[in-house]
Formats: sequence, C-alpha cells, structure tokens
Amino acid sequence: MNLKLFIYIALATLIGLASSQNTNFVDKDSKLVGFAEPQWFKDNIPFVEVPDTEIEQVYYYRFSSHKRHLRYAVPGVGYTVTEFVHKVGYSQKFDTINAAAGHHIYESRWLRNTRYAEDYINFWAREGAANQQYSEWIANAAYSNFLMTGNKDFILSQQEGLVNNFNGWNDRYEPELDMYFLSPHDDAMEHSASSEQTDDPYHGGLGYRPSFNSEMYANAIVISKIARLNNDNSTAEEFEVRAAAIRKGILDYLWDDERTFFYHMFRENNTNNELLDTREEIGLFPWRFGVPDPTDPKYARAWEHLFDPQGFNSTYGPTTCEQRSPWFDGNQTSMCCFWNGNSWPYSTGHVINALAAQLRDYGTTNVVNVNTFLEVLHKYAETQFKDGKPYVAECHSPYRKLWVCDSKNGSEHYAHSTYVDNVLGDLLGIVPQPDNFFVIIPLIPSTWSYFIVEDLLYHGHNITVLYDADGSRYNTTPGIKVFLNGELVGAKPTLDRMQISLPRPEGDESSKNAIQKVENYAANVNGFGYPMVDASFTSIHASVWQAVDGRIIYDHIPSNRWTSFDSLNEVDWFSVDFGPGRVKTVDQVKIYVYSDVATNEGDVDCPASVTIEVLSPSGNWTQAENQTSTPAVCVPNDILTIHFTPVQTQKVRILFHRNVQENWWAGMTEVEIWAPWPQVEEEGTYEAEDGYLINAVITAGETASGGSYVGQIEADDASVEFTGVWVDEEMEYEVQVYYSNGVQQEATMNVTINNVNTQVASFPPTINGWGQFDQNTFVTLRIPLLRGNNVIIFKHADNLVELDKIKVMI
Ligand SMILES: [Ca+2]
Ligand SMILES: [Ca+2]
Repeated sequence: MNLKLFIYIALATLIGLASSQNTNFVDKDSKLVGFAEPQWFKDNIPFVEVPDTEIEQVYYYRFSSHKRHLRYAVPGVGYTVTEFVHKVGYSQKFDTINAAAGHHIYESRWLRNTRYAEDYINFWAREGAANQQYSEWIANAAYSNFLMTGNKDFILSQQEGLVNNFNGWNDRYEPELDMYFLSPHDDAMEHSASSEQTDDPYHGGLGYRPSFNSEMYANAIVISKIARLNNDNSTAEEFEVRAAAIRKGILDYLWDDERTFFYHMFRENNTNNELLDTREEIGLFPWRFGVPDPTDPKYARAWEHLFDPQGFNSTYGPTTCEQRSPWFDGNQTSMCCFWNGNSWPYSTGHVINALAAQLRDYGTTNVVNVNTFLEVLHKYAETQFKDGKPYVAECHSPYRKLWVCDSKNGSEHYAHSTYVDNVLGDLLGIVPQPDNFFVIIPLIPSTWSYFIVEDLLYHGHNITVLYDADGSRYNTTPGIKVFLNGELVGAKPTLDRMQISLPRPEGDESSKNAIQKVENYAANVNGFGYPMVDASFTSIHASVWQAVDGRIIYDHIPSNRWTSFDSLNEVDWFSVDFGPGRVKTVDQVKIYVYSDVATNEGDVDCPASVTIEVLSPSGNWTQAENQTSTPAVCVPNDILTIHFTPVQTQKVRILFHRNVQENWWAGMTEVEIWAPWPQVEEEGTYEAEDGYLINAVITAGETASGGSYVGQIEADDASVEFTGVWVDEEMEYEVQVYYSNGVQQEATMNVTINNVNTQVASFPPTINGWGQFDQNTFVTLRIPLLRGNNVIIFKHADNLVELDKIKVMI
C-alpha cells in the first residue's frame, strides 16, 4: 500500500469512528412514532427528553414541520426554506420570502446535515433574491450557524454577500438619528398598533422600530466579527462603528424612562420624536441582540410588562401589543394579518430568545427567573396544538384555543418562527462558541429531575448532555454530564453550567469536502420547462409537477403529490426528461412514497412493485439493469430508493405496478434523481443547459458541448444562470464563454456575479452561424469569484446570443 493511500484510509477510519461513536440513552423510535420518514430524523436531529410533556412533544413536531419547508430548489443552489407549504403571490426567487429567513437559519442550524443551512445562507448572500422585501437578521443568523458548525471557511467566504445585503438597506437609514426606518408592514406586521392609527392601517407609516434596528445592529456586529476573522480590519472597524451608532440610536430615541419600554417612533409629522402610545411585543426584541446596556438596571423593568395581565400576558402566549391599548384587538377569529393582539409565533420566538438572553447575559430580575422563563416557553408549546395534536399556523387567539390565521392548504405547519432553537439554545442552554469550546447554561428549574440532549452535532463532534438528579433515569451517577463522541468528558454532581474544551473541529478539514458534488437532476422549481415531467395518468387531486417541486410533504392536506388515483391502468408510468440532448449518467431514483391508506384518508399506498426504465439512444424504453430496492419492501410514507447499473440517458421513467388486490393506487410526494454534478469533460466547465433558465430554451445540438445549448434568450428578462460555480480560492478568474451569434452584429449580455459585481459581455458574430459551436469560439471574461458556490447570471441585452457552456480557467 502506498503511503498516501494508507494515510487516506487511516484518516477516513478515524473520521468514521469519531462521527459514529456516540451514546445511546434515548429510545429514538419511541420519539418518532407517527412521523413519516423516521430515518431522516435519526440522521438529522438532536434527541431531547424533558419532564414537560408538551414542550417535548412540540419539539419533535417542530422538526417535522421544519422538514416540510426544506426545499431542494435548483442543482448547484440546493436547499432553500419556504414559509408557506405552497407558492404565494408575493414570494420571490424560488418562492422564498426573507421575512423569517433568520428564524429558518436558527432552526436549521441544529440539523446534522449542514448543507441545509449553508445552501440557504449562500442563497441569501449570492443569489440576488429579495433581501430587502422585509426586515431581516440573516447575517446574524449565518454567524450563529457558524458557531454550531465551526466551519470557518464557509462563513468567511460569505462576508462580501452579507455586507452587500447590509448596504441594501442604506436608502432606509436616517443619519441624523443613526437608525433605519420602515413601515410596520415591511417589518412583517400588518394591522399593528403602530399602523392602525395611520391613514394606511394595513401598511402603517414609516417609523423607527426597536425590532428592525436591533436586527441591523446584530447584523453589523457579526459582519465586524467575520471581517476580523478574515483579517479585514478596515471592514471590521467600519461595522463596529456602524453597530455602535445604531445601538446608540435605539437607546437614545426608542427607550422611554417613564413608560419603561422600547417603542416604535413615527418618522413623519413627528418633529418632537414622540414615541408610540402603545407597548408592542417588538419592544422586547433588543435583549435578544444585546442592545440594552447591561450596566444600567433601568432597562430590566421592561420585563414587568411581559408578565402583566394588562400588558402582554395572556393564556396563549404574549399578545402582539399590550392589552390595555385602545388599539388592542384580542377577538379576531379567522382573519389573517392582525398584529395588534393575536399571539404570534414569529414574535414569541424572538421574545423567548430575548428572555433567555436577559437571564444568561443580564441576570435575573424581580420578574425574570428560570421559573417564569419556563412559564413563557410552556405557554408557547401549549399554544402549538390543534385538535389535541401539535400544530403551528400563522397566529393564535390570545384567549381561546384557536388558530386564527390558519388557511386550509396554505398556512399549515407555517415556517415563520423558531421553537427548537428556543428549546436547545435557550431552555437547555447550548450556547455555541466561535472557538473550540462547548458551553451549556441550562435555564431549567430546580424541580426538574432530568433532561437529555443526544446526537447533537457540534463543531463536527457528537455531543450528549444529560442531567439526572438522582441517577435513576439514565442509570448513572447523580448530576450533569457531557459526553464527547461517546466518551464522558465532564461531570458535576449538581445541575450547573458546563464548559468543555474540544479537540480541533473536524469542520475545518471536512468542510473542504463539504461541496457535495451530487445534485438532484429531477428538481424543477418552476413547474414548467425542463426537467419536464409526464405521467400516463394523473389524479385530478394531484399534479405531476408537485412530484419534482423539491417539497416533501406526506400529508393528505396540505397536498403535495402525484398519484394515479382512479386510473384504470394496472401499471402507470411517471417520466422525467432532462431536456433535449441532455444525456446524464444516473444510477438511482429516490421515490418519496405517499400513502393515505396509512392514515385512513384515501386509497393511495405502496405500489406492488416499481420498475425503472431509461430511454435508449435508439429511442426505446429499456429496463435499467440490476435494479435493487432499498428497503426491499416498500414502506408507506417513506423513501424507496431504486439503485441500478449506471446508465446514460436523457429520460427516466418509473413504472408503478399498483396493488390491484387491495385496489390501491400509487403516489409519491417527490421523486429525486441524485447524480454527480456537474457532468462535464473538463473541470471548471459548466453547461448552460444545466443552469437555471428564465425565458430561454434548451436545444439539442450536435456540435454543442454536453449535447445541448441554450437559445432564444430574447425577452427583456431572459437569462441563463450558471449555478454552483465552485472555486476553492477567492480571486479574479478568466472565464471562457462558448457561444454562437449568427447575425453580423455584435451582441451583448449583462453579467451579474453573486449579486455583487456586474459587467457587460460582448459577443462578436460567429462564422458558423446559429446553433454551431466549436472549441475556438468563445469570449474571455475576467470574473471575480468567491470561495465556494458562485452564481453567474447572463441576462439578455443587445441582439442575440446562444450560450453553450462556460469554462473557469483554474
Ligand atoms: Ca413534492
Ligand atoms: Ca452545452
């Protein structure tokens, strides 16, 4: 054996051991009864046990609700997180909405598969999505994700995009006050106490808000930290100064000594800088981000209002504004978007973070202690039920067991808040660190006799923390214990905070391999174009497109599936066409089997058998060779993977042999075809036809690289986005663009790189005419690329260009 191979195997064995070694205290299966796809939970979530049944029950549910919103969008971009289970009119690129992106990242950071959060952070930092549609704390959340993963390379590579997002708000900055202004609507709050009293009660007037300004303070602070780690001291200093100014603005203008609270302040017709007449829940957000001065005890008085029955204290969570206010309305029963009374998970999540920060970073007060903290968290858990089962929608009545904003096939499992972050980060007190320490500061009452968190992935290590007051529950000695990769590394005889020093994070090494060069070739985020899907039969209650929309939702309602329900055929097929000329090497198909027989809601269940066929070069369907199914027998509402001998094909189809005996039909919520990506002859090459296209057409071409090219890039908004353009090093690269231009005039395209840099590319006429490509016909651009996945968008400008591929000269 040569030395290099030996070292590789030795290293792989070590890493394999480290990540597989773990404790096994929790009976995982018992926690996952009734959940679809239980293996996903075992692969991804920390398992928790606490004495409070509701808190624990909702904990597992909220991972399942979050899972429903993890959406694989586009190869090279990967995962995003949605807010609604279906597309809504005001969602933006790939149906995203930035309003709760911070919450999404804070929830995602607890998943063991770090790709979910990192793809999504990269998306906000580089895709040019609508980052200023609503207020946001994306940079802050991105940094909090780094604290969990320890992946320094990744967070440092995001600096430019995060700074760019931050500066996207410059036109809403008031230098005289050092604060940002926006409408309550743009702060995700329609019909609030600060909007009801304006001419436009839906949007409200512009104002300086404690919520948004605290978020911008938090964004500025982490950008300065990231810049410091990047040895970019001038950016670090710039953002330290900006953060300090915003913080001063909040403390000087938005705090009222007499009314002991932070308030909204109108921007217009308010020469005396008067504050709103009503306390709103957003006035508690500043603690979460460390805005109040810890040396000044006056600020802690704000918490009295959280526990005041005339303030925010109600049966089902804090009210969005204080109940004594003339603008308060706690009687809504079904209308959406009233944030002047309803209990609102978006805000409750923030407030619990803030309450934990008060306890951890500022100290107990006359009203804030671990018992009152638990009361608020418990109430939040108790709110998240419907018909006796854990559930979350948009908003809840403060007084009645009623989800008020709860539209059918719309706001189920609404992803607009945190909860698992409140349990893991606040209650159990896992406080992720930038250096090689693991710190836990539990905020649990002395009456609790136990808790455990197991399978926590932290800086590349498996961590278990358990507390067992008398040692009887986990068959151990009394006290709190920390296990690192299965080994006991810290113990105290009583409940206390713990700090453990860790070996160097594996994140640093493993992140170099974190680029997962497999992508899902079946995904179609648009519901039209390629990959094109078709079926021999589709139920009127289903859609072929929902089976490739990247969403995995096994529910009867909300519906997201293709089924053959009511088909007269014994065998129905479902096909995926990668596009004209787009032949790919594939070796597996993953079917997310839908069953409503399992839940007594319908007649769709596991098929009797599944066969995979591929289109041969001669145009015939042939069976893929050596098909094996995992598991061997289909499990309803779970994954069925069919592996086969690698084969080159443009089209794949699945034959579903339905269960005729039971008279059941076949269905799936999603089908994925994962394969190496990109599939190109030379490293650094990206095919235009593999990109994300807007108003452009994939065309087969014999002279085209990869078998096809993209043409008809004619409409004003027509564009070709090269996704997932990976480089290891940040610098300017030569990029060759292979194209054809069949008219005798120069054509141009506008090129945007990572939503930061733009340039105009010129394409002289080509001698061979349209649709003809060769190795000598290209233009060379100089393009600055960032470490990791880059986004390069070519947009139609003057005249026409057909694009074949780009080659990054590495
Ligand atoms: Ca789907
Ligand atoms: Ca091509």
